[in-house]
Amino acid sequence: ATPEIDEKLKQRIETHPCYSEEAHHHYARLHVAVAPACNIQCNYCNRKYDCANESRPGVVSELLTPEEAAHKVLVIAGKIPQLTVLGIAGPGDPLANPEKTFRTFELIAEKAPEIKLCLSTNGLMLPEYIDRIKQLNIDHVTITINMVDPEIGAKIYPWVHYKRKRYRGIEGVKILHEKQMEGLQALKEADILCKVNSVMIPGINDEHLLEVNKVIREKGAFLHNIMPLISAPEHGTHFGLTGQRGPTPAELKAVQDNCAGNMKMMRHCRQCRADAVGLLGEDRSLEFTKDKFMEMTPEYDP
Ligand code: CLF
Ligand code: SF4
Repeated sequence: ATPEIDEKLKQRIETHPCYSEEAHHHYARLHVAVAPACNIQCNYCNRKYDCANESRPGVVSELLTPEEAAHKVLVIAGKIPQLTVLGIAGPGDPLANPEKTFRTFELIAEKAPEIKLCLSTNGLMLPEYIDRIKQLNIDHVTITINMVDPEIGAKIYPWVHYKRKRYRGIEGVKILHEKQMEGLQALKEADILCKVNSVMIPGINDEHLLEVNKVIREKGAFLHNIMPLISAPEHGTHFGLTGQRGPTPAELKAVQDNCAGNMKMMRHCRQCRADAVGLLGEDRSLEFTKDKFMEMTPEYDP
């Protein structure tokens, strides 16, 4: 790579609070919860709450229309000058709600073009929408990849809904796996910085995550974020009800360390709400609930 390319890449990373450990002390992100539907079922999810691919289970975010979301972004951009990134990460899967998700991105690209756009998805519809993602200049995409072996995936995903049809068991998992791999490839070709999130589920994919790490690295992912399963019976998830436990901090660290020789690992993830606001460590979402921010006038003036 030429020094000029390195410099550009550095800039793209250094202002994103999730992609750079250093950046998360100085730069803020904002999530808008515009995407309620989901197209797969994860055994660690309860749809009453935010998408557990990114967030802590048990959190309920306030759903917004794209217009309300754009208003919120402009209000907050005026109040939090460190805001560099706008992410859509739920409460369902953003690409299972393409109209709402892309309309929101469009409005923000138009009104606040210097804010970077970020998208988090389970990957099922990623190949389908890669052109829209490129057109909108979305610079950062996260795919949640918990397995590269459908036999293991069958213990995590009971069904997948793809193009108006529901596929149960391994048949559905194979589609999900194929689309995730195609999605990774497409992001690489489009030079979009791809982070992979993996939920570590002891006894199910813990030993397998090294293999996941190897595959995603080969396919050009930039950063790997292994997150602990958070499973409590009161969340009413399948795993919560069967008593599946999450990893201990030591178990999580051991797997992260094992992968760290191979690629950059993210270790400062806060498992954010779908409507998170502010620096990663100081979520200010409750200052900007819908009835509050709709009363505020955007002070933002590009
Ligand atoms: Fe949001 Fe995710 Fe973009 Fe970050 S969060 S859509 S990549 S701007 Fe970050 Fe939050 Fe962890 Fe996600 S700390 S849950 S990794
Ligand atoms: Fe739940 Fe997210 Fe999985 Fe969909 S992708 S089932 S919202 S955890």
